[in-house]
Formats: sequence, structure tokens, C-alpha cells
Amino acid sequence: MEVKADDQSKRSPSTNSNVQSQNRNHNHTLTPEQEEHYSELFDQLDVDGDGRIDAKDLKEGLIRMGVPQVPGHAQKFMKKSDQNEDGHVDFAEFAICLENMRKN
Ligand SMILES: [Ca+2]
Ligand SMILES: [Ca+2]
Repeated sequence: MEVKADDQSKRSPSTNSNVQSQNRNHNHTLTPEQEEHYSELFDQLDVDGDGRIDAKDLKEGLIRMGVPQVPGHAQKFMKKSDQNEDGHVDFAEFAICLENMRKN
């Protein structure tokens, strides 16, 4: 009678090792605050909400955020951020790029 799939996901407590393994695909040193900040930014830019930013999302997202449009800027950002060159910036790529921008 129980909904097993749902039950299972709720039952497993999110342990630290679990969280760490989720983050292993980018070797970042983000604090939880930074990660939250980036995640908010990412959500704002991912206009269609599919979990990745493409050039169209970026353009529209920047307009929505009130960022002045600089011709070629979105493309440059995409090129810089899209490390595996699949035409989309996922959150890992986004976070890495913001980190690099912050350091430089
Ligand atoms: Ca998107
Ligand atoms: Ca990519």
C-alpha cells in the first residue's frame, strides 16, 4: 500500500558522504554560501529552467536582471564557461567560471 520509491528517497538520510559525492564532478572549493549564491544566479539565468544555460537563456536572463546588453558579451561568456563545448553551461561549469572570474 505504500509508495515505495518516494518512501525510499525520504528514508535515506542525506549523509555528508552523499553530499560530497554529488560535488565531486567539479573540484571546487565553494562554501555553502557561495554555492547558494551561484545557484540563485544560475536559476535566474536559466530562463527556461531546464538546468542548463544556453546562449538564449543567457541573453534573456541578463535582460531580466537588468544587465546592460553588450554585443558579443553573452557569446564570450558562453565560450568561456562552456568547458566541454556542448553548447550549454551547466551548474558545475557556471560555478567554475564564476570562481575563475572572482580570482582574477
Ligand atoms: Ca535553460
Ligand atoms: Ca557544457
